[in-house]
Amino acid sequence: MLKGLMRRVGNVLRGRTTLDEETVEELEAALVQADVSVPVAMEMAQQLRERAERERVTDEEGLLQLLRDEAYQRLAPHEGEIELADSPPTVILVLGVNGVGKTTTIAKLAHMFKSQGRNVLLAAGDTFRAAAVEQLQRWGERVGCDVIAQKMGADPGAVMFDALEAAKARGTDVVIADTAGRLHTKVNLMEELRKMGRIIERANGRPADERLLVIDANTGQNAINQAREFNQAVDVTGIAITKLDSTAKGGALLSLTAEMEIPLKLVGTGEKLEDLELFSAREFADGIV
Ligand SMILES: Nc1nc2c(ncn2[C@@H]2O[C@H](COP(=O)(O)OP(=O)(O)OP(=O)(O)O)[C@@H](O)[C@H]2O)c(=O)[nH]1
Ligand SMILES: [Mg+2]
Repeated sequence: MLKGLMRRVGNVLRGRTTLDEETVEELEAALVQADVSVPVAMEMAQQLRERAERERVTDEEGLLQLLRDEAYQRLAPHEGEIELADSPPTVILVLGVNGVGKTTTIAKLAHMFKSQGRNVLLAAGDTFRAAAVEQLQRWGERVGCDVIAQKMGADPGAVMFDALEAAKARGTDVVIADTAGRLHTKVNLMEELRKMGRIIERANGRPADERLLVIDANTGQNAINQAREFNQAVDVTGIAITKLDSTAKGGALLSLTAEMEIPLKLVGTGEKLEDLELFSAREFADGIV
């Protein structure tokens, strides 16, 4: 999956049999180019060097295997999954800056739950962007689940309230809420998300069970800033990484996990309903080489 990282690091290690100072520096640079932050890249390169010496690994394939393992060790503690609440409806609030793939991920998740035999309701909480409501409604039709929506410009809190009322009346298993990726200002957006959170808490007797942050794998270092900001607003419980089918470098995940405790839960690998996987540290790390 980390195609860019694979290529870059592969190029550095190709034909090497020892990790001399120069190779370590090149390896650091390759990791940084694949969106790993400088401190984490330095740490990884250093650890790789120490392990190679200790374990007397001298061939290219062995070095690559060590790197895979290094990435795995870093990601494995962060592996998580979406869990359903004991008392339905499970409420999943989906967040992220504009264009990262929130609405598509919602449709994929709804499709996944439907195929497990659960009934799903979508809430059109992005009332800001033109046509956002219609986009979610089209997905709802394709997936085969109802969408609770109001007009563009409506209060997303009111949409959430409606959706939870409907969910309780119908015995819905899972409510998945779309949110805006952009408002007039970022402060507005964060305030609106907090407000949606409060309304969910009041209407469902507990905070949204999942506050899922969607991050585009192409985002690079900025992914960490996004995670920090959304986490401050709503206490993110999980991350979905989208567009890993593209040329995305994905290295930012390695720095993100170095800094934050948020579990990695889902991986988006395309534009179709089926293109959603549970996050696997092993697969992700193996994809490096
Ligand atoms: N290749 C690829 N494209 C994706 C993936 N997920 C989403 N997309 C595409 O990314 C674009 C934006 O997706 P949306 O789901 O509309 O993103 P959003 O975050 O809801 O965007 P806003 O509503 O504008 O904030 C669309 O063209 C999607 O088809 C993925 O995993 N892989
Ligand atoms: Mg959207």
